[in-house]
Amino acid sequence: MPTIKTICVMGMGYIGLPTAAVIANCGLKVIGVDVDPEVLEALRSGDFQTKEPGLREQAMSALATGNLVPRESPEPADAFIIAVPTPAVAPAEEGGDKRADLEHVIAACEAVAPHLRPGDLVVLESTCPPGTTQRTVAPILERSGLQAGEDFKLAYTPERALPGRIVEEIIHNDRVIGGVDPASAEAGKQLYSLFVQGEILLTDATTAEMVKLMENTYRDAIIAVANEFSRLADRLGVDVWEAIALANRHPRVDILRPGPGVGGHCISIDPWFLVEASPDTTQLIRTIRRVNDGQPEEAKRLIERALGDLATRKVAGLGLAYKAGVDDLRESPALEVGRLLVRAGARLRTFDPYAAQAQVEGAVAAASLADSLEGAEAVVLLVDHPEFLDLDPQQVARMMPGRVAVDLRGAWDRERWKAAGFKLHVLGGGGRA
Ligand code: SAJ
Repeated sequence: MPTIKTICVMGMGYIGLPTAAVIANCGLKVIGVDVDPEVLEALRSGDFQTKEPGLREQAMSALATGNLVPRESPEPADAFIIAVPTPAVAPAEEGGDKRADLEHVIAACEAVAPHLRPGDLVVLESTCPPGTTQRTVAPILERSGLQAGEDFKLAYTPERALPGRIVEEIIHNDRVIGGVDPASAEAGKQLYSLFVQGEILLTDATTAEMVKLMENTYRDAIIAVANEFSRLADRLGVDVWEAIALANRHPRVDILRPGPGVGGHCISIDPWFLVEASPDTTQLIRTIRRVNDGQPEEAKRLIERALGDLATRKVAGLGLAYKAGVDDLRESPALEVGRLLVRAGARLRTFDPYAAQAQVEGAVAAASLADSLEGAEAVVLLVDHPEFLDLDPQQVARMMPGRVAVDLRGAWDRERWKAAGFKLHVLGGGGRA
């Protein structure tokens, strides 16, 4: 394969932008394509905010050198990376299975096809049901008159970077690259070797797609086990946090943390792509999803046990992001708990220092911690942001009249909250306030 000099990255989102910036900072010419004019304008003016460590620096440096050029549509290039979202379509009926929405992947392929030249490489990074590269992407690109594998190279590589560590992990994680044929996988390796410092492992495209879905399904499963243990512990009057800490002293056991649910654009969605691929052999995966999706309701019940009838009760909700340390609200269980509280009639004031604009419909988005606690009868820890872990309960007690605290993350020091006069209710705490 000829040397890659120009790369077109389709999608300037969570993965596309950091990938484009890192490659541009290796000295290659990168065309960063997005269909959203606001995204392009933010890149052109340098006026974009992100809490992702290192991303702003990478992007600004790539833009300043002129190596990263934002564009509304693709241009001819030696390689194309497709990193557009693949949302899940909500099921038609309540409790049904979700499916992958490939609309953006299809649109990106249709946009790339007219620019494909013999010898080019196309790599799909978007998370997709197994078989998408072969069955959906290849035929669209072949409308160019070129054959995948023969005239141009086509590969799939899953992004595996953890939000909050995306830039670091894009560079240092091992990479799985699957080609529609071995030469396509090799071409993918040539491209990603430019910036990946982890090991690059080659396979076929469908295996690579499956690997990504298996990783996130596995994590969903082990969180579901923790969540089910916490329900069990509450029923049995056992403190799940103590039980988990003790069980984890076993050399081959590592139980994760229960919580108000599993959010984010990845783990809460990807397992459905496996169910979609084979609905009759994936009963366990479907159940895992239902357990984790049921956690916001569990959280609401705990708050109800702590406060009684929620109608007109004043509640402060701390955190709305899908997990600690990020501003990402996608599929956030904290938002869902907030919705359930509002629906039950609670007067909710939320505060998230990472996502200041975030709002639950029917609730107040407070501008500060003090503002959220004003008049509160109960304070609920929804997200274990570091700022909330360090809270001094004595100080909280001075800012709110109520003395009820609910910890949905098993993160607050019980003795300290008790000493400050609070009755602390902990998810999975077995009712031992
Ligand atoms: N969570 C718990 N308990 C835990 C750990 C997490 O309730 O013990 C919750 C979090 O609060 C959050 C959700 O699970 O709501 C997911 O958070 P996460 O940190 O487990 O994962 P993500 O979604 O931020 O990133 C995952 C990662 N995948 C795996 O760890 C297998 C990341 O490497 C992937 O790149 C990313 O999905 C992705 O893009 O697919």
